[in-house]
Amino acid sequence: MDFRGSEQSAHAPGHRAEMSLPNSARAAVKVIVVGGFGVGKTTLVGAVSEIRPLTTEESMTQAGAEIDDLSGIDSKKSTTVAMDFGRISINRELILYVFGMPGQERFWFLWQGLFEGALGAIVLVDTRRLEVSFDTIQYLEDFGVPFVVAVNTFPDTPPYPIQEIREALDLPEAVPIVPCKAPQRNSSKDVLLTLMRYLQSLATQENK
Ligand SMILES: Nc1nc2c(ncn2[C@@H]2O[C@H](COP(=O)(O)OP(=O)(O)OP(=O)(O)O)[C@@H](O)[C@H]2O)c(=O)[nH]1
Ligand SMILES: [Mg+2]
Repeated sequence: MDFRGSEQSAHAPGHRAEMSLPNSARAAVKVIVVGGFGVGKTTLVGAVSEIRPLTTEESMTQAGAEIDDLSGIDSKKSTTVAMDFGRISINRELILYVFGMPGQERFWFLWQGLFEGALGAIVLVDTRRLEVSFDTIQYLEDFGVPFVVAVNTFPDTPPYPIQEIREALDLPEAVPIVPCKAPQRNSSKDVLLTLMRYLQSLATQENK
């Protein structure tokens, strides 16, 4: 998938220089960031993006109080209603377009379109509320989108051995599970690199 065409309009007067792709760019790939409500998807996309991320955050209102489970994330004031979008250059040639999905089930009707053309996914999980990401993993498996799991570490997250998380999520050994601090650029970038390496290993296996 190549988005460069869609960015040519960025050369119109007034566009921000940061939106332009470097001339050295050879491949652009779409990846998605999924996971349950409030696990840190918007935070991760914002941390890695080298352009100002597009977000579709709406304030959480009293109307959602009965539906949105804020336990563990009670400082959360807004939620993604459509998607997050960011861009990161992995190297001079490879550009990733990163789409964060809404975590709340009532917006999942948008997912199918956002899955289109995605090469792979990051499933972000919060070990205090692992169950909120179960359905997203099922969704990816049903769609056949390869994924890695990133365990977002909040300040009060108790440490769990990776093997325990793997068993709780019922994931095969081959699926990488890595710890992550979503607000930290390097940590979130490492997760993307893990995904890229995993996709490469799957492609190599297929070509054997
Ligand atoms: N301390 C800390 N706070 C975090 C971390 N990741 C996310 N947060 C906070 O947790 C809350 C939820 O993060 P979001 O990035 O909005 O989560 P989300 O998955 O995009 O949420 P939805 O789009 O509503 O599903 C926000 O208040 C973030 O600032 C983290 O690693 N450490
Ligand atoms: Mg969000």
